[in-house]
Amino acid sequence: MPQCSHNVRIVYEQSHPNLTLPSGLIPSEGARGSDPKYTVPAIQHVSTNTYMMDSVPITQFLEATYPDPPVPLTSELGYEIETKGRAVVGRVFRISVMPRELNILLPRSQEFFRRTREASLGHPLEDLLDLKKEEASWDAMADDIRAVGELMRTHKDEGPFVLGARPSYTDFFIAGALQTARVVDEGVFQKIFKYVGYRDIYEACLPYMAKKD
Ligand SMILES: N[C@@H](CCC(=O)N[C@@H](CS)C(=O)NCC(=O)O)C(=O)O
Repeated sequence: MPQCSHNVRIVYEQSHPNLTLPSGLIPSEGARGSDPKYTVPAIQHVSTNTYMMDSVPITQFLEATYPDPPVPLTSELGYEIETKGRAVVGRVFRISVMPRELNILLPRSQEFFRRTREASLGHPLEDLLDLKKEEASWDAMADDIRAVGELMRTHKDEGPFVLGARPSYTDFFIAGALQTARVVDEGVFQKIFKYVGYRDIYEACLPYMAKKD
């Protein structure tokens, strides 16, 4: 990863009808009848001017292009953590991260974000910011969050990462999710960072997150 950091650009903006998107980025087909979809993450590989969307092809491309050091992309334990993490942490992040995300978006993106998210929620984003209800949701999920954190510690005797001494896709999946929360709201980040497993992996991944431009 560090070796490729000057040659890979992360494309940030989310899909929006009025935005100029990089001409090389091919949208995935939307559901029948809907618009083609642009999603994040998306990258530009500068030296070959290749644009790419979707985590799986992106990671396969990066791994094939920069094989040293090798990063395992799949593992049984990793898959279990990703699936359970999506269900458990994904749920509290939808409550706590999503409504605060508006604060970090450019005005032109705010309109798109509000429209699409409120259509899927069926109510205003601000309805999620009932702090008592939010706290109760985190409390109700605490045991499940902790259990996934324990899974992350399966190989703790060999090292801080999911598979032990070296990072795999799953570690970057976890650290990336936590970093997203941190960029949106430090308080929400702290709510998840206090759990063992999550905290260990986030801290172990910090050297890979040093470049922030
Ligand atoms: N399978 C894709 C999922 C990407 C995805 O759904 N990204 C969401 C944000 S997490 C997105 O960009 N949605 C488009 C939108 O907001 O219109 C991946 O793993 O990269």
